[in-house]
Amino acid sequence: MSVKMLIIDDSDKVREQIIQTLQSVSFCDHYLQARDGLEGFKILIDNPTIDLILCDLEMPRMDGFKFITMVRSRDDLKNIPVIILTARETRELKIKGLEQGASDYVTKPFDPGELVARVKVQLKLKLLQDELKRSNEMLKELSNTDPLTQLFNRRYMMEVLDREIQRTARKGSPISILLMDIDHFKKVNDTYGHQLGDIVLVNIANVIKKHLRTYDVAARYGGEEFVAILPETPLDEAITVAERIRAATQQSSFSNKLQTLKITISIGVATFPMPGLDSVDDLIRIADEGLYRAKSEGRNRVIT
Ligand code: GH3
Ligand code: MG
Ligand code: MG
Ligand code: MG
Ligand code: MG
Repeated sequence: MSVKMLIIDDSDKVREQIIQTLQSVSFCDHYLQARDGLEGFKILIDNPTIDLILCDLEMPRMDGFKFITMVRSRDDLKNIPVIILTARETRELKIKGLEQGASDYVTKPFDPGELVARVKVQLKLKLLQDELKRSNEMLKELSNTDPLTQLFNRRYMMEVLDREIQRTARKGSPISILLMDIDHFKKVNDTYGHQLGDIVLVNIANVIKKHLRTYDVAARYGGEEFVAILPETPLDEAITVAERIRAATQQSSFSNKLQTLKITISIGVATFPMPGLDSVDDLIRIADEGLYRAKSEGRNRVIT
């Protein structure tokens, strides 16, 4: 993994000494340099993946205090450690720097061993923090995903639907959902076994995904029930998508090494806004009513 550092000081000599010292222990691959806070901040905006900043306090145009305040005020930058370089042993300046959000300080002229040690500690913390952030993102993705089909799960789908309905209410553009249920799926399990049943679920999930646009959301709603959220989509377009999914399911065959079987799917469609419909629950209820009628009228069909 490559480590990137930004060194901000108005003295060319100080920057050079710092880089020379750090290069001698070589735990950084990439040094960026700036002569004042403003230049440093511009470099930082262009390189938000910088791992550590060493920053002088007294500089022309923008001093170290102002620089730190600006870094800490931005969500994308505020976790980057900043070590301040103070020219004098002034207690007040160190305290002020730390209060503004500095992670540590080094006094100039610096002791090379101390500089290396302090940089090492801050880098270690930053790398740990990055790792934690990655783990959190992975965990979040896992908690939104259905493990069998890799579609989103019901919980996340409801979250998205809530958000999308609010957006739709604001913008006035329509949103549609498809509620899909595999026909006679119990029979598939009973006849061919649960394992082939699972394969069918994965295949149907892929059929659904294939027929959606990138900003549509497909989720496994329950055992053999799926939901597709289609933002910015009026009823007639939603019916077209549903019909394509229905036809593609009917046309595909599912097989393991021994058997091949035909599967069909029933789909209920609902659109928001619609008179008498003002919540996520209403929208799902309307789609569910469509699905119920699709089943009772013979399955393998789309009903709104
Ligand atoms: P209908 O056409 O009315 O929908 O009939 P159906 O048999 O599909 O409906 P029902 O709701 O009675 O049965 C759903 C079945 O789905 C029952 C359950 O065993 C099966 N099922 C639910 N989750 C899973 C799963 O994760 N894997 C497998 N293989 N089967 C599942
Ligand atoms: Mg200076
Ligand atoms: Mg069902
Ligand atoms: Mg079913
Ligand atoms: Mg049923």
